[in-house]
Amino acid sequence: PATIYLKDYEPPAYRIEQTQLHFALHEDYALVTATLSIARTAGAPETQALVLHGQALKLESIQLDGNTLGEGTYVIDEASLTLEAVPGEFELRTVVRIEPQNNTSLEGLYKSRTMFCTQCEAEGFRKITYFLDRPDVMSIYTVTVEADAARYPVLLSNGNCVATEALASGRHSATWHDPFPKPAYLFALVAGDLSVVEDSFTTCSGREVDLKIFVEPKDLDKCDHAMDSLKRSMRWDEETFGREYDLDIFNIVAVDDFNMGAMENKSLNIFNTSCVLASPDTTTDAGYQRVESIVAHEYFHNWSGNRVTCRDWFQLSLKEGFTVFRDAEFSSDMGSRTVKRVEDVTVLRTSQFAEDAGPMAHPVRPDSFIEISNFYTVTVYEKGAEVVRMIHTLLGAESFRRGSDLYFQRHDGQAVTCEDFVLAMEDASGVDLGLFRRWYSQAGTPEVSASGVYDEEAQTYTLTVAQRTPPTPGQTDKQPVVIPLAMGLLGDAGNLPLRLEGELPDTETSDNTHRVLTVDSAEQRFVFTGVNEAPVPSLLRGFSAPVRLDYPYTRKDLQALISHDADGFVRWDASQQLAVQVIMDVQAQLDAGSEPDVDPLLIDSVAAVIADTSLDPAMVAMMVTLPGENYLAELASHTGQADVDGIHAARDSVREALASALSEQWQSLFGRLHSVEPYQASGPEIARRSLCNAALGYLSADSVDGVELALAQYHGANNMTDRLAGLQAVAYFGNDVQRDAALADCFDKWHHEALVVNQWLQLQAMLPLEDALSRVQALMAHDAFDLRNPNKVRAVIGAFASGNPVNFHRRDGAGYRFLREQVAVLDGMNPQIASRLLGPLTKWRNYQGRGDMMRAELEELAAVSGLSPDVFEVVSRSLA
Ligand code: B3K
Ligand code: ZN
Repeated sequence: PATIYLKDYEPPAYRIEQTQLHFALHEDYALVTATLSIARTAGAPETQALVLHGQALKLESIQLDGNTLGEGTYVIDEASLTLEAVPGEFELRTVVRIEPQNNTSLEGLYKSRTMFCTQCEAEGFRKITYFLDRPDVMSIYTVTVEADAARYPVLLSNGNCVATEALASGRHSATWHDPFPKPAYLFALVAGDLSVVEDSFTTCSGREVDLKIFVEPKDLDKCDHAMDSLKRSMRWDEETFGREYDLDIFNIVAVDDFNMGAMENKSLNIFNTSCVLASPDTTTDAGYQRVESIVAHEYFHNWSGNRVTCRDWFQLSLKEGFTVFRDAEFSSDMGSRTVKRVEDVTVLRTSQFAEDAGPMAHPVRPDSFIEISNFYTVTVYEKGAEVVRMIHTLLGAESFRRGSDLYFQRHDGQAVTCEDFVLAMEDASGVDLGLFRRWYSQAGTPEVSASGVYDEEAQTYTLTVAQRTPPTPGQTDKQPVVIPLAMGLLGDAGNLPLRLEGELPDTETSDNTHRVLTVDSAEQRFVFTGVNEAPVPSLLRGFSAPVRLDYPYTRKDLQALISHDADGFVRWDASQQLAVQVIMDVQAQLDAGSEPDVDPLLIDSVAAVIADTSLDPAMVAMMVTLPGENYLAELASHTGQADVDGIHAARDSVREALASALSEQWQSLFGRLHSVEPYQASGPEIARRSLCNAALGYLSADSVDGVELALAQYHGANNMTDRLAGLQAVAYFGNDVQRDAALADCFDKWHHEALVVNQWLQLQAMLPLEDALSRVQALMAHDAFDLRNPNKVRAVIGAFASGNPVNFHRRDGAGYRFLREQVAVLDGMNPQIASRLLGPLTKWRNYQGRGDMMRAELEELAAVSGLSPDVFEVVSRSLA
């Protein structure tokens, strides 16, 4: 397969001004008639051939301005249809035959259970009809969908429904018109027997918008949360970004078989059921929050993505980074900003830092790819959002808003680049973002090392900050980047006033204990004056830049930050750093064959956090939760190689120490927080449950009584959060009989709810038991499993490979072999899912004593003939 380069971008030679589509949907085929008004773009030579994209299409007929084209007047290969000579303006009509019922890639037009649906981003439209399937070709669509009226009473596409018709033989049709020009990737169609929940929203200018969520009839009771989230998103985007919705109708459809979370098709968002349905009985708190943020994310795309779209797929972060930033701000405003930040940073540091340090490392704006589907990554999304967040920090909220207003106004209806976004921000604010642009082109996580010297006599504190970015594949030379370093200085009684050398006292702002330093060269010094005690620096507050920060904190320093820094993020981060240090100590002790000896400082510090009633319970829950094994492995592989078993044993042993040393505290926390009041998905209630269940986890790790408590909670719970937490504790810490009985009971009661079954599967795939792999194989043979359903595949195979480190990394290599075999099978059905599952194997350089076995499986895959471009690209980059 060929590599495509950003530097080769050329504007399209032809435009498609109008697109008329007719779909005749049948059980064993579909006919798609496309009538396209095409015009050569000014400046393109008359001799320029017209090359339309098309894949897996059977051309039935083709006409140019009404004249049928005979064979020999066009050329078809497996990826395109070429017309050598065409007029400057003409109408092209094609009829193609496709087989949605056999489309297991879930890209293009396919069937999910009994409904037809589409997924076109990034390049799926070419599996529906011949077209210029690139985001800089924007067209106005009129779409007629025709199908059996009894099986498919609901027929949807983008925009407004302009006509419906009853047809012969029990068929009917609906015609939809979308007045906004859009790229093909935003096209959508749905046909099915769906029920609907309806509501409405009045926009800031007083327009009434009909909101509809279409689901299978059995799921009608699970739509309220998504609907509320949608209305909150619409209001928030008006208030925070000045963005009003632009059509009179907004539809969401829930689909069972879906490759990712959801898709922002113009006015017809299509969602994975797992990201839209929510009910207390089937959905955990985390699930509720995911629904809220994904509904918001897709809605926000209506401006950041649809009204202003991407020129080419290298610019993907233009819409994704910006929209993730927008949805994160929304979630922060709806709940706790610090909690949301901690959750996002955990993902970033665990997954994105690992991606940036591995063979798949790429810049936020990649410069080449084989298969664009492989670039919907944590780097493009989450690091992309961090880049937008840094612009927000550097400009300040007001200038940032002026910048986004200018961006939307300047580029409405256009397909643009990341550079256009940065320029709008610069033009509106007057802030020079010259060097800042490196964040878009340079891959790798910058390493920032800081050190401080206090001069008692001079009353100064000198902070020295150095940065370097390690080389990444294909990018050996790295330049310094612009790092907004939010910070403060912590003294005995609280944060100290800050004055930099040379500043006059009157330049101090109202909050003079906090500021953002701009670090933009390899090494810099900042001298603070008037510092009358030796401070502990509070650095990278709010995680103000996506960097690895290294400061030689003592454990006392960390304890001081944990107990009284003004920044919630720093307090949490210090609690994690302390835990990391202690876990590493224990790992070394276990390695040396000695008894683990957990530093009492950690125990004291956790006890103090539990006792601190000024803290949000959700913060306490996060501060008393030990860093995850994948994060610990990422840290270890940064400086050497990770010992998965050692990490697991050490973390368990520290958890046991905390469980037993603080058993009374966990007991009283649980007693105080446990409740059987009716479920509410409110912030305070979610926070309460998170801490209560953290306590339950420690209690069940500590004693059989704790396991009994978990069992009782599992059986008595009136909501999925508490039920699953109980089940999980029993499954981890109970005996075999308790575990198997509880798991069987859960399936028995909930087998009719696919989304509950998925959580049941996932929990088991992640259990760190010795027979985990055979359990996983048994789950795959279970009736509840289906290899064609991505949610099931992720719940079992994905969860095992990325959430069960000790078993995936079994010494005998059986975990690796299993994953390779599954990927090979899945690649023939659904290349996007196959390629995504491969992620854990690509990290083969990180694991002590395992690298050769992991690499051997990648080599085995590389030798398979007929690999998809998706899997081929990941395998070949990982082995390079
Ligand atoms: N834009 C889609 C992702 C499409 C992925 C295609 N492989 C969802 C989102 O980011 O909103
Ligand atoms: Zn998105």
